[in-house]
Amino acid sequence: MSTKIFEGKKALIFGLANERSLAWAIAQRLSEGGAELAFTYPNEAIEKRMRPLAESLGAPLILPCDVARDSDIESTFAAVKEKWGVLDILIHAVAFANREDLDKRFVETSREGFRVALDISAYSLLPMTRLAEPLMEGRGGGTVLTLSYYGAVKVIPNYNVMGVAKAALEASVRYLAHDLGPKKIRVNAISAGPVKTLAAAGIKGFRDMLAMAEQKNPLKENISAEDVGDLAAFLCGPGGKHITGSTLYVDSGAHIMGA
Ligand code: NAD
Ligand code: 0WE
Repeated sequence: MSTKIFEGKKALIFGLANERSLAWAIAQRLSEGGAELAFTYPNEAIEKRMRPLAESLGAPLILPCDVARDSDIESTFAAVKEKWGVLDILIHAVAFANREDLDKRFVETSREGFRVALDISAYSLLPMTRLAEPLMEGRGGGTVLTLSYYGAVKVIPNYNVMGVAKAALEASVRYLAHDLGPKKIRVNAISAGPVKTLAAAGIKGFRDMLAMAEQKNPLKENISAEDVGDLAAFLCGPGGKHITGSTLYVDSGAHIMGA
């Protein structure tokens, strides 16, 4: 008997940029469990970095997809339907805000900057989930997982419009879980503590933030991308069977702190 919990499972992963990506840690855990993985990339610069990683896990599909474009999302799912005809696991690990909106005061956010952040970081989960639904129905259910951050709930200086986007994302997880529950499709978010990825490296003072987080959280240590991969595997596997609409924290307990 095989002990591989994802044997025969098909997973589609958005948000692999490089070996530091949270999507990479998740992909490795799913792959170790025996899942077959498909990946997307938004542009050629990212493709160049992620393609060797995706290929190293034997990915049969590596597809271009800018999640700001409905047509890209549609062609991605059309390719998955053609290749697999079904889908078990959807990973949404994508976020973007204009750089300037993470530097200035939140009150200065432009209409366009607000639109872009919410479009890419929150709205994109809806068309993905909508297109995953018929593919997961063919399996009698499935699991959708996105990544959030505590800036959705409390003010984290400079997280700004991304905090508002993550609040919309976490609320979307609840409404999607309600919509898709009857089809046995579960929708959840992992709210991760800070990890030095590409998306975090651009943030000024991120190193100081990591050092501070380490002193302030109950466990007195920062998390790693692997911790996110482990929780993702739990949620996507049998342990997650009756968990939906939830935001689970992997943050060394940081979110319980008052002061
Ligand atoms: P990352 O830079 O490795 O991943 C972000 C991904 O978003 C990249 O692969 C990038 O290509 C993709 N992306 C951006 N715009 C896109 C678009 N228009 N179309 C398609 N893809 C697009 O960084 P990460 O930290 O692994 O981020 C993954 C997720 O984890 C994000 O949702 C982020 O908010 C979340 N998160 C990160 C941290 C952290 O501290 N690193 C903490 C909590 C949550
Ligand atoms: O979600 C994120 C980062 C998302 C992100 C990062 C960038 C940097 C480069 C979105 N858009 C951009 N746009 C760019 O041009 N995190 C959870 C990591 C993060 O970002 C912060 C954090 C943490 C943690 C920003 C300020 C304060 C804390």
